[in-house]
Amino acid sequence: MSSSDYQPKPEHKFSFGLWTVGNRGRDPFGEAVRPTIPPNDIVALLAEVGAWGVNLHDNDLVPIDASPSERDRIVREFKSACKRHGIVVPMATVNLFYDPVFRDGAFTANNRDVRAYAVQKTMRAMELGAELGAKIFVLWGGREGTETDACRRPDHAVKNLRESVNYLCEYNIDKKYGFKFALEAKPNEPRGDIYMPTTGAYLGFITTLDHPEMVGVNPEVAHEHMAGLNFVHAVAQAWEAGKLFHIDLNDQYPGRYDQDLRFGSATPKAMFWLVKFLEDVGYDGPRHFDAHAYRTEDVAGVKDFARGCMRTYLILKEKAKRWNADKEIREILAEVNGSPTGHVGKYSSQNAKSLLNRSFDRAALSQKGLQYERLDQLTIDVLLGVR
Ligand code: GLT
Ligand code: MN
Ligand code: MN
Repeated sequence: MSSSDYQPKPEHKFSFGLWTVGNRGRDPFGEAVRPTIPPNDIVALLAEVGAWGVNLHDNDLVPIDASPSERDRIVREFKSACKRHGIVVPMATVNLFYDPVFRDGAFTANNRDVRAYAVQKTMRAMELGAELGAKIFVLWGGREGTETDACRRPDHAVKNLRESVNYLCEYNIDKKYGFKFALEAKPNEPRGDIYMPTTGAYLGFITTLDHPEMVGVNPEVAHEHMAGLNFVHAVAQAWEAGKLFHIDLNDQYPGRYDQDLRFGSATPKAMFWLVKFLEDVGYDGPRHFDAHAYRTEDVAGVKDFARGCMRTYLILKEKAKRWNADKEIREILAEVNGSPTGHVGKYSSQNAKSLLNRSFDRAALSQKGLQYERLDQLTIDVLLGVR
């Protein structure tokens, strides 16, 4: 593959949210710097840069106070824009964080009417997503958290979250929408602390639901990196549990606010392991870029940003192929990781007895170096293009 081949194609399943390329560069310290791009024009922009899909919150497309007939007209026109530009809608979600009604959270707010309204709003967003053909429904509980834990018992928040997700699963069955729910964790921002701060926390929560098979996770690079965690490990755990229903790709320096940087722009080595993992295991879901252009950019810069996300993914994919095929890398791996899984098999009292009777030569087992320095340098050589 030569650099001219890093062209996005539909089979790569690259998607962007309306809120990502549509981000106007507003932050807590400054006004918007870019014009609003109407949703149908965002679809055109995405087609122009070579994306496959567009994702949306209900209110990215339909204003929260739209009348039913306005809603229907907007949806009709959006559908025809998608069709015209050959863009699909793989994922839909619901905005449970922007409106002041959610200042204390949505599914976990203290006011039970707010909690019920959040469920109702999500049901309507599911209807919208289904109409647009989405099969994945993301739930990101941005406001589900606290600044002070004086406000409620945190286990009650977990119970209310469970009641909501259980209800929505039943609605999904009732309406035959066929959605898979993907729960997205984040440690903080906009709340001081958000419940379910990591992908791992959600993986634990999912097993307590009435329909765990219908619910998985949507890990985001930035969110695990904010917590100083290894994103690939979180993704791998989700994958191994059969729960990687969606993924939010971007980048993030640890210990900062949620930066949502262009994919691979901050931690390219970590993102190399991520792309290698997704490609090695054959993840075939959308590669969704949940990021936005620097505030310095105009609309042309937004296109540079979007093209950059996809280009970097494809470069890293090509590097992963090269890494997997590298003779020296393969030799080292065969030596140090020749039997990657399995060691005691399934328990029986018989094999437990023989395991207990086995003698291990600890000295011999620990004598040899593992060549990980060499392995890592070979990785760096591959990544920096000298190998
Ligand atoms: C918001 C958030 C993202 C979530 C989106 C889905 S909205 O931009 O920062 O991480 O994925 O609700
Ligand atoms: Mn996200
Ligand atoms: Mn983010």
